[in-house]
Parts: sequence; structure tokens; C-alpha cells
Amino acid sequence: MTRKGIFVIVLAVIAAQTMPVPGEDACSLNELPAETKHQRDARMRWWRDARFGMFIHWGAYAIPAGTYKGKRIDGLGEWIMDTAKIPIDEYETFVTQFNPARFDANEWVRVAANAGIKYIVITSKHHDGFCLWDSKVSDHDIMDAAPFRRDVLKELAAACRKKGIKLCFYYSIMDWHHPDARGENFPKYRDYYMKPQIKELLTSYGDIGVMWFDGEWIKEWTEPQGKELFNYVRGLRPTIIVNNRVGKGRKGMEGMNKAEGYAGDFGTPEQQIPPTGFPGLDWESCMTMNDTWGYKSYDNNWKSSETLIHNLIDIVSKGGNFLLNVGPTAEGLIPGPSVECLTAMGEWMKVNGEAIYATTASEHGQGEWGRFTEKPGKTFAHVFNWPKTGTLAVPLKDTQVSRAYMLADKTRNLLRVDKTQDGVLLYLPETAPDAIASVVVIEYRKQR
Ligand code: H79
Repeated sequence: MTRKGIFVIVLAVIAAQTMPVPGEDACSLNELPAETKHQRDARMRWWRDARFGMFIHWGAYAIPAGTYKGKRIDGLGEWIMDTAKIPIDEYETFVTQFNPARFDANEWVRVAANAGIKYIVITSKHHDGFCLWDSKVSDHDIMDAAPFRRDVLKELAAACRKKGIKLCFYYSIMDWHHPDARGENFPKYRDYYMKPQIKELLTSYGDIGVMWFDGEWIKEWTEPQGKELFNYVRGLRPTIIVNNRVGKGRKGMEGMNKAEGYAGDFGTPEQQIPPTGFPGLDWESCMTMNDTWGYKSYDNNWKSSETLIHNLIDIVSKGGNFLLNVGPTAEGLIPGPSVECLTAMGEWMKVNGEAIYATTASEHGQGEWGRFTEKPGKTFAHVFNWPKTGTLAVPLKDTQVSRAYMLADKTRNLLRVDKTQDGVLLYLPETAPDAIASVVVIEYRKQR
């Protein structure tokens, strides 16, 4: 092929990429809203300070709870419709049984707040299409199709407001129930169902912290549509935060954008913690407590509270947020083992929250004994493995340490600190104040 030929093809490819997708709004702005760094920092502030959120996966899949026609179905509880190939009309019979008599929004929020959680992300609609609120454009919702007839999102919004917890909505772009949600009719689903639903979610329940999209990997969904949706959401709620699954930038389960220029405010690693974080970027690891998001009656593979506290510290030490999932039962209860774990996390957070909230990633890397988090003038050493030597070497260079103490020590007994070539050597108490993680606070001034 001639060079001119290649040139023409390249031009054609570029033109095709910038051309609007058929069926897309004529006025669709594929430009992200102009925002200064200062404005963006202000918008992200509460989320960056919060560090710890609760994911709630709740829907009609809690009725089968992992079992279909007497068989235990492998995989994720909320995927049972797909995994067990349950026809739409048969799946609807779960919805007609959905009557969670013991649902109490205040109790859910109490459990979250008591764990030290600052925001809740709930599945307003998962892949099965079932809506937990009274959607005007749908009959496949908790008011029209289920006997429960209570707007779960409304009750949760009121409970969250009382406790100062930010309410956030998960919304699946993929929809296994809506007849137009796949194939050439997709723009109809998008414009007359999905977008009106998102508008309902963002205008009926007060302030919403995050729109958390998912199910964006379907072939019908494209990056220009993602940018348009991002702008639509920001247009309805200018200060809202949107995850990167609004568009196509997410790189598989690693969850981080392939490159710059993709829509969304933060990356979404799923069921994993990035080994070294993503310096300068916002991200949130979402994770289950057992092996499913939606409730499965027989999944007892619970992570220990030790693992989950270590995960929280590990994530925060790398600059991320931790979005930890609960999958309430069809009765409306958060499973007992989840509540127990969250209670233990809350006990730890009540003592050590200062070393988590509003902290940033540490430049000191990772110790074999644990992790660091940072605030201006303060380094927090989270010690998982209490050193047998009684000392801890911390690579704080070019600093003047003014004092060091255990965060759990209310009397602020000062620890002996020796300056060394590589930083400082801290002399620790004989026994660890906390068997899971004990925090040493090191206060310092920078030397010029
Ligand atoms: O809501 C929970 C799960 O139901 C949902 N996301 C969490 C938050 C989830 N959906 N799918 N999965 C989890 C696993 C599916 C992954 C795949 Fe893919 C989708 C494999 C191929 C398409 C993600 C996107 C990994 C590669 C592309």
C-alpha cells in the first residue's frame, strides 16, 4: 500500500472515532466538564477523607440465595439468573416473593456507622434489572412487582441523613430484564429507561455522594456514551462523584483506566488490592466478606476481622478507599458474621480512626511489620507484627521528630526515639496494644 493510502486509512479511522454513534443525542457533549484542579479537589474532598465505605448488594437474588431447583449454583449469588439460565418470567417469581419483613434502614445504617463507615453504596438496580425504589418508568420494581411496597432507597436516604452517612447509588448499565437493553434497540433502553431512572435516583433522594456504575462491558456501551452519561449525571448533580465504570476505561478487574481521557473520577479494583496503589489517582477497592456479593445461604467462607482490618490499612496506605460489601438476606438482615466483623472493625476504628480518615498514601513504602499512613506533620506506623526486638526502624529522613506515642495510649506516654543514619529508631512498649494492628504516631517537622 502507498503512503498516501495509509494516510487516508488513518484519517478515516480518526474520523470514525470522533463521529457520533448513531442514535446518540445530537447535542451530546463528549467533552468532560471543564474543572480546575482546585475545583476537582473540593469535589473529591469528602470521599478522599472518608476512606471506608459499605457496599450493599440486595435484590430478588436474595430469595434463591444461591440455590435453584434444589441445586446449589456456583458463582456469585447476584448472578444466579445468568449462571443458572433462569428465564425472565421465572425470575419474576422471586420478585413477587420479595417481602423483607425485617428490613430496618436505621439498623443497617447503625451497623455501618458503628463500623466507622462514612458512605453507603447500594444496588439501586443490579444486572437482573430489579429496582429497589419506586421507579416511574418501570414495573420491575419494589413497589409495583413485589409485595413489600416500601421504597427502600427512600428509607435508607432518611436513615443516612440522620447519621451523617453519605448515600450513594450503584446502577447496572447491563440489564437482563429490559427487552431493549441488548442489541439494536439499546438506544431506546438508554434514552427512555436508563437515563430517566438515573434522573429519578439523582433528584428524589436528596444529596447523593457517588453514582457507581457497573455492567459497562457490554458491547452496546461505548466510551462516547460513557462521557455523555458522565456529563448527564454531573449536569443533574454538579458535585457528585462518578466511578470509572461509567465509560470503557476500566482495565478488567484491576479496575484502573487504560490511559488518560476516559470518563469517571476514580478507579475500581474489584476483589483485589493493587500492589503499590496508583500514585496521584483516586481509586477504591471493592471487596466481599465471603465469596459472593448477593446473599448465598451456604457461603460461610468469611474473611476474618483481622484480614479485613489489614486490608483497610493496606488500601489506605496506598492512597485508596475500601468499599466493603454486605449481602443482606431476603428477610432484610445483614448476615450475623458480617455484623460481627463490622463490629470488630468499628472497635479498632474507634481507637485508631485518626490514622485512617483523611490520611494519604505513604512514601515510606511497606514495612514487613505493617504499613504507614500520613497526615501533614504526622506519620502513622500501623504495626501488624509486633517486633521481637522491641524497636521499629522508620525511614523518616530530613525530619526533626518532636514526639512519638501509641495512638491507643490515652496518657500519651512518649516513646524513646533515636536518630539513625536512615531515619529514626522507635522503642516500643513490650506488648502490642492491639493484636491486629497497633498504631504508632510519629510527629515531626521537615528540615530544610
Ligand atoms: O456487583 C458485583 C458483581 O456482581 C459485579 N461487580 C461487582 C461489584 C460483577 N460483575 N461481573 N463480575 C463481577 C465478574 C465478571 C467479570 C467480567 Fe469482565 C465481565 C469478565 C468479562 C466481562 C470485567 C470486565 C472483567 C473483564 C471485563
